[in-house]
Amino acid sequence: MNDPLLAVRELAKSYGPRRALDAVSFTVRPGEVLGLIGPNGAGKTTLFECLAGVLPADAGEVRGPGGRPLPPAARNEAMFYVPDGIAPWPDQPVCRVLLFFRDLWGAILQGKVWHGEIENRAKDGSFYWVDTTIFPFLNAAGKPILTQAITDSDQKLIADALLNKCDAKDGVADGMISDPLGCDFDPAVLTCKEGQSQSCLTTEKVAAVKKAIDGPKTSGGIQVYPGFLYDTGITASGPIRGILSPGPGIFGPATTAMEVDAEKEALAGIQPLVDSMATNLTTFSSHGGKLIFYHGDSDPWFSPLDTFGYYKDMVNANGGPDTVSKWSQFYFVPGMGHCGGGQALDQFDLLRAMVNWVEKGTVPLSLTAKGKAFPGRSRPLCPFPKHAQYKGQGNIEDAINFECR
Ligand SMILES: [Ca+2]
Repeated sequence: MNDPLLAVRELAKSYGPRRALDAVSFTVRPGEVLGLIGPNGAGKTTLFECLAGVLPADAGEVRGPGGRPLPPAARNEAMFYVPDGIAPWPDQPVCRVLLFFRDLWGAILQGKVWHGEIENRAKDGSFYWVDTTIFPFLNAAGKPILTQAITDSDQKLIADALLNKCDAKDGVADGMISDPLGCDFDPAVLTCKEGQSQSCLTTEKVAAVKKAIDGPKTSGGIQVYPGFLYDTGITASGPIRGILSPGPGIFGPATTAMEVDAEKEALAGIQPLVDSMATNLTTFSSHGGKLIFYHGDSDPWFSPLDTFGYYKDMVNANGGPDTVSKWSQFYFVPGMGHCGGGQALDQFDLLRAMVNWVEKGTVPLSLTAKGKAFPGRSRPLCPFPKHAQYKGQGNIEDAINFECR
């Protein structure tokens, strides 16, 4: 076993005209101790931060055990970087500090209990050791309880902030976000300020919300599946729960056991057999075929951005929006979950629109949508890139006072 644990090649980093790292290369083998020595400003911290993926390097390559390439996003699996400025124990050996963080994070990531001693600083400045147990919420089987990750009050906080940010953009605060792509909500606005513990989210929870909405990625940072939309159904309860509402659904409890990298590989293996992503529809369209897509903005199973991503690719491959709009449309359905339901107007007649289009050549300009979530309400359902916008006057429950804009 003489393969390097770490191999760095030609790492470079500049701050403006100032070059901090100039093609730095080195290897570290098992059992080897490597010291980096230099005066302040020599680039030691920059080197470590580029290595750890904290700071983007301009050029160069980092490889881990077995010569495996380590892109920045994957480096925290292979390396642990603790800057001396935040060392919690000034009188402890480096090794002890590193092992503490490794074990603590390892335990938390796996939903395990961590037990050990933590050094505290007393008011008089002296240090003393405290026997400490840190544990995530666990069930009887020792598994993390996902329903307690984002609590009911957290969910309400997020839902309220989301509506506050995006509901009125369509002209009326009516509990529906009509233009999902125009909603620029960022849960970071809910981050607890110093000393605040109520009506806010910890940085960890903000990160978890973003991670869930951003969709799954491999350890190397490659997007495996599109993210989701910030829409009113993200905290929905019921048999099909919203993306931020963990708990038992109709397929049983949620799982954290997904090996995304492995799944991605497995999917690539069967792709030629099940590929449904072909975008060349010229034969279909030239024969007069019409194709209408619709997807619930709050579908937590298949992301609306997945269907929409296909639609965009298909449009690009078939002559662009003007050409394709003559035979294909895409509808975002605000608030709707998987195929129906949610705080949505999920009743609309796409079949009639299709028949009129095919048989009479009438291009659908908008559909009328109703739904039991909002009794007495109607809205136009608009083909992308338009959405329903309130005209500014008239009964807000009546579709006639809205337009596709
Ligand atoms: Ca609205």
